[in-house]
Amino acid sequence: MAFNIVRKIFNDHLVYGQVSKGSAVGLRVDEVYTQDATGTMAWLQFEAMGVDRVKVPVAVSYVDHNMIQSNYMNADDHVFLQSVAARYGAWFSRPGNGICHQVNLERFAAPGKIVLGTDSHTPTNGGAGMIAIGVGGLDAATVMVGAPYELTMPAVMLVRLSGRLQRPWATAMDVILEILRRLTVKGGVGRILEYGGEGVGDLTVPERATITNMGAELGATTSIFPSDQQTLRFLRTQGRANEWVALKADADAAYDEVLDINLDEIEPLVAQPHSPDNVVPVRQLVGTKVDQVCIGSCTNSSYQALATVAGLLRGRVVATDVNLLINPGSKRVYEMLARDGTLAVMIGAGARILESSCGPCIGMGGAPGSAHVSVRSFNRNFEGRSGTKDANVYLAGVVVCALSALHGQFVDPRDVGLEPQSIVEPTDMADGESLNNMLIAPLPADKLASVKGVSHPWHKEVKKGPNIKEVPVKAPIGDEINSEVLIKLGSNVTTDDIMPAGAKVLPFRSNIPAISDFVFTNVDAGFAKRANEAKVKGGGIIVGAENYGQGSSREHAAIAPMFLGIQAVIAVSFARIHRSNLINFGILPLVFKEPADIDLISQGDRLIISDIRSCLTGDQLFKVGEAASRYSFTCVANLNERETKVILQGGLLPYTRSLTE
Ligand code: MIC
Ligand code: SF4
Repeated sequence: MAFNIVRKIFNDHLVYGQVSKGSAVGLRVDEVYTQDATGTMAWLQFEAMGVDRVKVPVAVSYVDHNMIQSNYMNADDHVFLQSVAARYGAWFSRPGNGICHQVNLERFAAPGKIVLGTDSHTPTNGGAGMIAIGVGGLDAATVMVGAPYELTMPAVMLVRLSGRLQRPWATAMDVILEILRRLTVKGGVGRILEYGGEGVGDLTVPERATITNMGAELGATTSIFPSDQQTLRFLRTQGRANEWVALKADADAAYDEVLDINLDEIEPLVAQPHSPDNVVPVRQLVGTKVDQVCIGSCTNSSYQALATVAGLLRGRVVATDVNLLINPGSKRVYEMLARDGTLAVMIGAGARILESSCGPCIGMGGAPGSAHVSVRSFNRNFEGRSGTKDANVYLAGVVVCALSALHGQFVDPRDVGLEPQSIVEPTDMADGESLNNMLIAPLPADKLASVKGVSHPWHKEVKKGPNIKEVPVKAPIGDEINSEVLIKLGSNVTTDDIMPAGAKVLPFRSNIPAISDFVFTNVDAGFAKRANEAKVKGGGIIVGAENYGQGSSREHAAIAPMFLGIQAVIAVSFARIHRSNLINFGILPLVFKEPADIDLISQGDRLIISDIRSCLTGDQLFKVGEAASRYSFTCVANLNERETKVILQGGLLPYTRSLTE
């Protein structure tokens, strides 16, 4: 039989189920990684499961998000993560080593393998031929204690590339922006995008990783490229040529859908505020004043991307009324830029060089001024995410970003007579790595036991600062929900809307009672207060339209509402990771049988959902009635067997514990 790449990797890792669209499949996982903002919860949950050591071949704990240390909280979390990694056998990537996805691509990504990460942009690793899926912390924790990873087999879409990118002005970012323009932020839901066609060979691994990174913005489960000579070249520069295997689809492999993209026709594009799919050609924006430019993030911070930027900045200076901020993606990239003088070019041009971390992308510093226009080589421009509510954030490739910084306004790269650049990437990016300890390997289990008294105390004792609180657990679901609709929302509500990030809120990621005060704070400042009042009167219900919970993997967007007494979310449709997170924390995700029924509901209505337990184990159709019988409608849960059990038990933590008792 002829197989596509996705099918090949799934077959190789199958523990149970059928690799056919819509079926539940259990997969063996080769690697799990966490980042600090989601990782503290994931590791607390791992600890609560009572296992002595991680049970996946590779686990890595990164620190890259919560880097501003304006008080003890973030620093304490970093120590907790380092100690928990040492204690349970995970690698630890120290603060300063870089953004998890960029570092993972350099250090661990390997074609044909499966990695889970507690961050929605984990698919960045798909650029190196890996199945890389973003998950909530609790899903990651259950896999680290030895469970297979279960998901509903998505449809596989072939994205058939032809032609060649018109460099220097067209970039990989423009390819994914074009796909976002065509498919929108919900176009990838329930799908894996497998790239193929003769255009693939034109793209380097860092370019491919830009494309797979932003597959997350389509809502796709993941995106993957074949493994070929480009992959080998990349792995060789990272000192890991031995991990290369060739990987391509069989000649007659079948796909559920096909999307054709001609690289010859890709022009420079920009996503306008406030959604990554609000895409227009840069030509339409030429002349619009720009106040800030940010280059970096897990989308565009490879050596290749930043050397391209430096090539454009060389011998020029940033416009006097523009701030240019640059975050190299990893310590390795940073060091190479410094060694070959590229960094000096950027500094000389007037760029503000930040540390290797997420930085402005998640509002950890670098917030724009009031009503400022910020152009970013990042992946998300949701309203308020930058830290400035009225900022206008645009997303663009590094070429448009660098030129905008120089000219103080949007520029079409085709208008400024760009010369083709030849980027000479260092052939050995791993050079010098032995001289540093930014990525700490776990001690083998037998050594851990034998070094008592010699090893660092972190190998025996996990360190928890005062801001690290226990993970709350919900009681098993009852037979009736009789709760108030606390908020009614439109389509494409993001997890940034539900649970904002930014320098002020992120330090509370390890403290659910404290962070729950911020739920929906940017959308409706009175929400947490109303929810707390409703908590003693049967709790609350959230109503959303299409693609509810798009964006990040942060399970705080489920745990904090759960802590505030939310019993159910009723929506027209859900984003994948958020739906799983709701289930993992015992919140019932219901879908309207008739989408138009959403119009019946108003905020403040009281809804009654009865016979919950029997409906869950039966046909999963729920009759929802307004308390004064003014209207009723039908919802469906669409939970598979395992998800049903999880909801019945009050969440994945009690469910997993029940399996080991
Ligand atoms: C994001 O880009 O929104 C984040 C911050 O990386 C999140 C994870 C988080 O909220 O900690 C993500 O993409 O999953
Ligand atoms: Fe970090 Fe931004 Fe990437 Fe999220 S999208 S991992 S915040 S760089």
